[in-house]
Amino acid sequence: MPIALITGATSGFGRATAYRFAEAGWSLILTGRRSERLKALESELGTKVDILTLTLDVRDAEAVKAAIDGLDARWREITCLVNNAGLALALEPAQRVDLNDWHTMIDTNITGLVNVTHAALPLLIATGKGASIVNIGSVAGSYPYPGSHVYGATKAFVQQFSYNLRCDLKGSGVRVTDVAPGLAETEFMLVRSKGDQEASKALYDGANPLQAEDIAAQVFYVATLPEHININRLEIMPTSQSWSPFSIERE
Ligand code: NDP
Ligand code: 8X3
Repeated sequence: MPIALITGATSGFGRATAYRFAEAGWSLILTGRRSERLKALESELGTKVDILTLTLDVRDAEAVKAAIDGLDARWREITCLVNNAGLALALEPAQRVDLNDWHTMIDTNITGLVNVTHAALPLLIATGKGASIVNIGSVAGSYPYPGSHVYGATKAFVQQFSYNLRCDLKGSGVRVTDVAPGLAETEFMLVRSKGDQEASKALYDGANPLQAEDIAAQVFYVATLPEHININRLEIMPTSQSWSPFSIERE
C-alpha cells in the first residue's frame, strides 16, 4: 500500500486527511506535537491500516531530520507528503502584535514546512512517478485582509515555494500542489484567538464554512490523480465567502 506522511495530523485538516487516506487503505505516518492525540489516532485507525506516529515539532529541524532519516525500510517509500502543520496567531493589527507571534508563524508555517520538505525530498524522489507534495497554503496567501499580516505572508511563501519546487523537481516525477482553503471550521480560530471559544464559535456560526473533510477530499483527489497530472494550485472557499470592495479612507 502507498504511504502518506501527514504533518499536523492531530486536528483539523491533517486529522481528516489521515481518515481519508486510511479509507483508501494507505499506510500512514502521522505527526504532531500532541502525542496523546497521536495515540488516539493509532487506536482509531490502526485496526484498518498500518500507522506510524511521530511526536514532532516541525520547527525543530534536527528532530525532523532525525525522524525522517531514521525511518526504517518499510516506511521509506513515501508517495505523498502533506505539509499541513501550521497556524495563525495575533488577530490584532500589525502595529499591536507581539513579535513572538510573528516569529511563531514564520517558524511553523515557513521554517517547519521547509524542514519537513528538505528531509522528505530524497524519499519522494526515490519513489518517483506518482509521488506528490501537497502543501496547505491559504487564500490568505493571495488576498490581503486586516489582521493577516505575517500569516498571509507565510502562505504566500507556501504558494511560491510550491511553484519553485516544481521547477527543480522537473524530471523526477514528483508533483507539487498548493492547496489553498478559505474559511474552514477546525481548531484554527481557537488557536488564533489563543483559546477564545466564543470568538471561534462567532466566526463559524451561520457561515456554513468548509469542513475539514472537504479539504481532506481535495488533498486525496490531488494525490491520487493519474501520475501525468499536476494541479499547481487549488483554491477552495465556502460558497458563503467572497471578496469585499477596496477599503478607502476619506478625509
Ligand atoms: P488546526 O489547529 O485544527 O490544526 C493544526 C495542526 O497543526 C494540528 O494538528 C497541530 O498539531 C499542527 N501544528 C501546529 N504547530 C505545529 C508544530 N510546531 N509542529 C507540529 N505540528 C504543529 O488547524 P487547521 O486544520 O485549520 O490547520 C491546518 C493547516 O491549514 C494550517 O497550515 C493552516 O494555516 C491551514 N489553513 C487553515 C484554514 C482554516 O480556515 N481552518 C484555511 C486555510 C489554511 P499539534 O498542536 O499537536 O502539534
Ligand atoms: C485561513 C483562512 O481566510 O482565515 O488560512 O485567512 S483565512
